[in-house]
Amino acid sequence: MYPITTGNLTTVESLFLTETLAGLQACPKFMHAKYFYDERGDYIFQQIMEMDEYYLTNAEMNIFSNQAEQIAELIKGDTPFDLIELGAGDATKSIHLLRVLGKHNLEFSYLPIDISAHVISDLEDNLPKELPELDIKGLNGDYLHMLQKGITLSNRRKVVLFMGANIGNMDQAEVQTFLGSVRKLLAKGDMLIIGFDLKKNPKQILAAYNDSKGITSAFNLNLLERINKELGGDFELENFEHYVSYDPESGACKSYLISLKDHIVHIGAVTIPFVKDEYIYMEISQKYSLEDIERLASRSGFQYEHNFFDVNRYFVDAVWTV
Ligand code: AVJ
Repeated sequence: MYPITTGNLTTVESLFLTETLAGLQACPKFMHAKYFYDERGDYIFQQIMEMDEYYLTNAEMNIFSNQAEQIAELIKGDTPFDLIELGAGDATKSIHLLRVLGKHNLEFSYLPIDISAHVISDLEDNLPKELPELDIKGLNGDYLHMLQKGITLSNRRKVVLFMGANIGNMDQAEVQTFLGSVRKLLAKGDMLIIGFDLKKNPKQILAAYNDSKGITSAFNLNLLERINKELGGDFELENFEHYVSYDPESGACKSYLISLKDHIVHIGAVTIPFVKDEYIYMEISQKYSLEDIERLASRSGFQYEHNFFDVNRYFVDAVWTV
């Protein structure tokens, strides 16, 4: 086992401040979904994944618990490889795949990448208990920076895992740029396994992001609390209300915090005025059709290899090759 590779804390902290201020001084105001995941954010997201309405986790779990053998079959090849996972979280889904790959005695290292330092240290502590043979090296930081870093660690073939519909947090332009960058970092023979939430009944999607217990609302409001704690903000959470919209045409599911009155927020010495009914755009959770996904693959220079669906066809893990 290697030590954790941690991004420079000062840089991470100051980026949080710069990007937060830029978002709140923009018109309309917005925040970055990647900052949801402080320790409490990680905890609330765990609760989201456990709630009945949030079908995504069960759907992808269904794919990985029933079809890990078939996924491993596509990965295995004849040469050693690095399995790099973007946004690994607690790896409860990917562990099924790791187990199967281990069982087949394949030579590979597992490089989980996560924006949350706490998630990476938990993985490095806990995964070896379940999979003692696993060669694991966690990377804490942004997807692309850490992917670039992970790729240079060896000249083995790369298999990149990007599960959980994490790609849904990017809008159309960001997705194209991101996949283009991933493609550029990869070489012939490399593979990308990528999870998409599929377009479906709008009511089901709205329920997943506007749950009856208010867990998703707490998840959004936690970012305001994080700004208060880490950046010297004075947000009063009761001045904001969680709102979600889903557009079945574009597949964009967007969440907002709506200001309930005219008021002023401070972040350090900076003043941020809010008017009643103004929104902060918090997050996009983009939904896809199979045609959307195919188009994305070919536009970003990948070849479609296989689609793995859950029993309900709510979700797809697509396998693309270079
Ligand atoms: C972690 C980005 C996949 O968009 O479904 C869940 C985050 N936000 N509920 C998603 C989230 C609100 C989640 N992803």
